[in-house]
Amino acid sequence: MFKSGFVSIVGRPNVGKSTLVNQLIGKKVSIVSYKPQTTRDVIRGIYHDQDCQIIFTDTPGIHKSEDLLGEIMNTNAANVSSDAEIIIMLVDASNPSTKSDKYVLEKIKNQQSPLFLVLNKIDQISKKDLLDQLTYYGSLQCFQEIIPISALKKDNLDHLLEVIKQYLPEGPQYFPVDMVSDHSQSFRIAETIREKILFLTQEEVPYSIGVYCENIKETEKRMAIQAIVLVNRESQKGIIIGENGQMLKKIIQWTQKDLKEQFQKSIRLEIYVKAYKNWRNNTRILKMLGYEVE
Ligand SMILES: Nc1nc2c(ncn2[C@@H]2O[C@H](COP(=O)(O)OP(=O)(O)OP(=O)(O)O)[C@@H](O)[C@H]2O)c(=O)[nH]1
Ligand SMILES: [Mg+2]
Repeated sequence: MFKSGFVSIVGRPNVGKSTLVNQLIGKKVSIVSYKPQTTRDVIRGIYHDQDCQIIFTDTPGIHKSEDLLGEIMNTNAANVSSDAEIIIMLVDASNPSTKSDKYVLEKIKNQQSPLFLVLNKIDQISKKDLLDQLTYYGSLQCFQEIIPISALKKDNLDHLLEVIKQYLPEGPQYFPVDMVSDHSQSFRIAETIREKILFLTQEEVPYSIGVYCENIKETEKRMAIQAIVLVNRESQKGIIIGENGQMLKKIIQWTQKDLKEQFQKSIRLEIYVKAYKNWRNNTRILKMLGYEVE
C-alpha cells in the first residue's frame, strides 16, 4: 500500500524547523541560520521512498509580530497546519522557553490533525534533563506522540519517519520522484542571497533586508543574475555595501559559490542595494516579494 500526505512543522523561531526539513529530505531546500526569523515563507520539502511520499512544510517561526511582514509570516505558519495530515510542533530542548512555546501551542492545538511534539537539539542536553522534559510534555496531554531528536546530528530521524508513516493514509504520489521542493529558481536564488547576508550582518540588518531577482539569463552552462536587496534605511545600504564595496563583494562571491553548486553552472551575480523606508509595512513591496497581501 502506497502512503502519502502533508506534514507541517511549526514552532517558535530558531528551534531548528528548517534544519529538520533539510535533513529529512537530504538536500537543502530551506535556508538555515543561527538567527531567529530566518524563514519567511512556507517552504515544502518532498521526501520519497519506495512505499511513501511525505510533503514536509517548513514554516516561519511563530512570534509576536511588529509589522505587516511579521504578521503575514505568523498567519502563513498557523494556516498551513489546517490541511496537514500531521502537525509537528518542534521545540528546542536546549533552550526551553515555555512562554513562547505555549503561545505556539495555543495557535495550533484546536486543529483536527494528530499533533506530535518533537523535542529537538537533544545533543545539547543531559539524559536527566531529557527525561524531565519528556515527562513535562507528556503531562500536557496534548500530543499523540512525543519524539526526541537531534536534527543537526540526524539522531532518531529514522524513528520519526517510521512513526509519521504509521499515521499517513493510503494516497497517491503527488509529486515526481526527482522533485524535492516546489519553489521557483528565482526564489531559491533570492533565498541564497538572503542567507549569506544573514550570516554576514548583525543586529537589525538581517530583519531589514528583502531580496528578489529582477532578471535571470540562462544558457546551458551559465547563469547571469541581477538581484535587488532592499533595506529599510540609507545607513543600512552602507552596511551591505561596506567599505570600498568589500561587504557586497563578499556576499556576491559566497552566493556565487553556493549557486554554482546548486545549479551546476557558472554564475555571474550582480546585486543592487536600494533603501526603501519601512518596506516591511509596504503592501506594494510585499506583493512584489511574492507575499499574499489583502
Ligand atoms: N545543536 C543543535 N543545533 C541545531 C539543531 N537543529 C538546528 N540547530 C541550529 O539551530 C539554529 C536554527 O536553525 P533553523 O533550522 O534555522 O531554525 P528555524 O526553526 O527554521 O528558525 P526560523 O526560520 O527563524 O523560524 C541553527 O544554527 C541550526 O544549526 C540540533 O539538533 N542541535
Ligand atoms: Mg526556518
